[in-house]
Amino acid sequence: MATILDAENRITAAARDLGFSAVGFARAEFLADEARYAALWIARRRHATMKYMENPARYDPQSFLPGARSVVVVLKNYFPPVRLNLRYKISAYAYGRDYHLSMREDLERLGEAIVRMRPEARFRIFCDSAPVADKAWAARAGIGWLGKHTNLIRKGAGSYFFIGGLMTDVELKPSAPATDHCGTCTRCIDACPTHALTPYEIDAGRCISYLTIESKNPIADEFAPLMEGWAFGCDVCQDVCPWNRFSLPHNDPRYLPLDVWFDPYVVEAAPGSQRRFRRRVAESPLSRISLKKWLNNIENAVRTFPKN
Ligand code: B12
Ligand code: SF4
Ligand code: SF4
Repeated sequence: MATILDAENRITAAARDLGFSAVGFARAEFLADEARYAALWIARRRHATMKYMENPARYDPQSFLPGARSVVVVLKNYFPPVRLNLRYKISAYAYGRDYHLSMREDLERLGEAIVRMRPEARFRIFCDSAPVADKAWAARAGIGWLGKHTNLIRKGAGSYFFIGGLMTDVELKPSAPATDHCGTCTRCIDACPTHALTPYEIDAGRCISYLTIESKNPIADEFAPLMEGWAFGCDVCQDVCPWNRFSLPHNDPRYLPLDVWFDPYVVEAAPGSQRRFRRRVAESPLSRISLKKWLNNIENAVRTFPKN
């Protein structure tokens, strides 16, 4: 398929209209370096129980969209205007509507905008929803760099962004790569409560985000005293990062705290039925865990909440 004249600018404009704050383009080629680093990470079992990380297709655009030529990557700001004030801490990404749902809607619209420009174009969207390495594509598309805490940072804007994108068979000009601006800083590594970080690498099984969300088990005795009040995810390595001084609050009502965070049944964690819990947390990222897990998380978080 031939290059569309000025397609990159038109796609960028469409993405900005949809509320995305950064847009970049990458060639849909096999992510050879990233696949190699990931294989080493997996060989050391740093992915803990997340078996889906072992899928090599995550680095191959052709297995996601046969005929893919380009990857369009976008960032969505979720930096909260105000932090929730509860008896435990909730990571900012989880305040509002589950981003998997909201991002899907916006990315579908972005794909439709491309099809309006080029009716025969094919596309397939991704946002933590498919065997795709979201961060690697964002870095390839020059939107930012992968910091020592392993999240994508955008110079002058920080890291409180969701990453999403789409692959398409439209040929698009790749964006210039971004450079690393971590320098000699090690704040994230020093601040991590569970010592999950070494430069540019995470030991996922130690990360509070994994322990409170991804892991199905109760928090192990080794980590329970180290939770520093976190009940769902963790923002420590991002909060201490100097680049997040540039974060600006989002203005998307979908990412404002849902009623669930003011619902005494959920917030006070009254033991009840799983069905009732499910109904109340629907559309919140909290729906990703069971009531049993939530009760265990809260217990540990309240016990370790920093005094003053
Ligand atoms: C698995 C996963 C997790 C795991 C593991 C985290 C991780 N760093 O991989 C856990 C459960 C711990 C987790 C936690 C969080 N997550 Co998460 N997670 C993912 C997921 C599904 C896959 C990430 C992945 O591919 N990891 C695999 C490893 C191999 O990749 P890697 O960290 O990039 O590390 C490799 C490279 O750095 C490479 N490398 C090292 N040096 C070099 C040098 C060169 C030259 C090259 C090429 C490569 C290279 O080797 C490393 C392996 O050691 C993505 C969504 C997706 N589908 O992509 C979201 C995602 C990464 N998560 C996200 C978020 C928001 C979070 C949390 C902030 C949530 C929270 N507040 O609790 C935390 C942050 C914790 C942290 N410090 O990373 C966002 C990140 C947005 C951003 N700005 O970067 C993503 C992208 C979801 C999304 N679409 O928005 N997450
Ligand atoms: S999210 Fe928290 S526990 Fe995980 S690496 Fe960052 S500081 Fe450490
Ligand atoms: S805290 Fe420092 S080392 Fe860590 S990601 Fe931010 S700039 Fe890089």
